[in-house]
Amino acid sequence: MRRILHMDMDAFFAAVEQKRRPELAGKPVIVGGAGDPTRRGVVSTASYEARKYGIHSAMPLRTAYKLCPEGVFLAVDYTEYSRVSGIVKNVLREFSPVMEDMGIDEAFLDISDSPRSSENIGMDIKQRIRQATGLTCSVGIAPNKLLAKIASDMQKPDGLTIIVESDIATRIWPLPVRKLSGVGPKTGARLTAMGIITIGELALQPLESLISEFGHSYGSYLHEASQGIDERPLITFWEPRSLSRETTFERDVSDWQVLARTLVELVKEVVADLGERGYGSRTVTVKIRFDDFKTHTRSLTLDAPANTEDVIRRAAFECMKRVAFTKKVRLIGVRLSGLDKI
Ligand code: TTP
Ligand code: MG
Repeated sequence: MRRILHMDMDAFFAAVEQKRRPELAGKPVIVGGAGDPTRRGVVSTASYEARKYGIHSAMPLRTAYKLCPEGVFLAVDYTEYSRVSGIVKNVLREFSPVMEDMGIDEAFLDISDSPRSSENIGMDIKQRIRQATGLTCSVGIAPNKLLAKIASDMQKPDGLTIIVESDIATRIWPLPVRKLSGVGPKTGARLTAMGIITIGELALQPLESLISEFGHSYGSYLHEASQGIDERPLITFWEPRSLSRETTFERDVSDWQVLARTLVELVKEVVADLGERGYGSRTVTVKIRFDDFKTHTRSLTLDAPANTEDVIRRAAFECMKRVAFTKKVRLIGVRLSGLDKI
């Protein structure tokens, strides 16, 4: 029997901010955009205190401000969150070499081969992460990735949830279908229209009817997922094909100095990502979207993969020079591709 652990940090960006600024502990903290709720931008995440006001990820900052004007609004600081993320992933790697990195604040770990109990490993990981970062996470342990991810979400924040096969009927089937990975708002709505609200109700559907409604591949997936079946292996090595950063201006910009400064900032962030993953990039692309939404990209391929800010900034400016700035700019972005370990 496999034992897969899923770890997800609690209110990650907000928790990092509260940790480095202790005076924010216990306060409604909202991280998003430039941290100014009177300007364009969305909430990246909100502390649990702020969530009580109905604030959630992807909500416009302005809406969040209306819900909680006394909230502390902060700018996104990817450099710091990536640094903390790296520490967390290193702790996880100490427990098993088989890890699938799922993004800035989550990962799967295969602990099948450990002689220790699941509970013991789960508690130990949570304690080690807390020691190393001062932050809490939620952990789920189950026979596969699908169930482990559901489990980590069941007792957030600071949760540890262990699901075994015999729990599927009692603890998984009562949950709404949207808890299954791969079931988004569209499928959720279609299932609701068919009278299927819970995972258990989905499990009762004959395979043929799901296939006729959703096609062979997705219909079969839904059928298996509802039974708690998921054979997917962990993908332990993920080669990013490109890394990018872009920003939409609050007001459309015609000042070249502002564009240049923004480009320098974006290069700095994307180069930090690159260095952290141990990659160099051969191709630098700059994207400019004008106020009429026409979008131009210019690329430059280097002789050898580069990972220094200096080289990449120069390449990005070369690209910029080849765009005719006849209109105001709405968005500017930088992408690094042709990535290689260096
Ligand atoms: P999540 O793990 O989805 O959220 P979270 O860690 O803030 O809160 P939870 O305790 O519910 O896990 O996402 C991790 C980080 O990714 C989050 O802190 C900020 C970022 N993020 C965005 O920038 N935009 C989004 O829409 C979401 C969902 C997350
Ligand atoms: Mg999280």
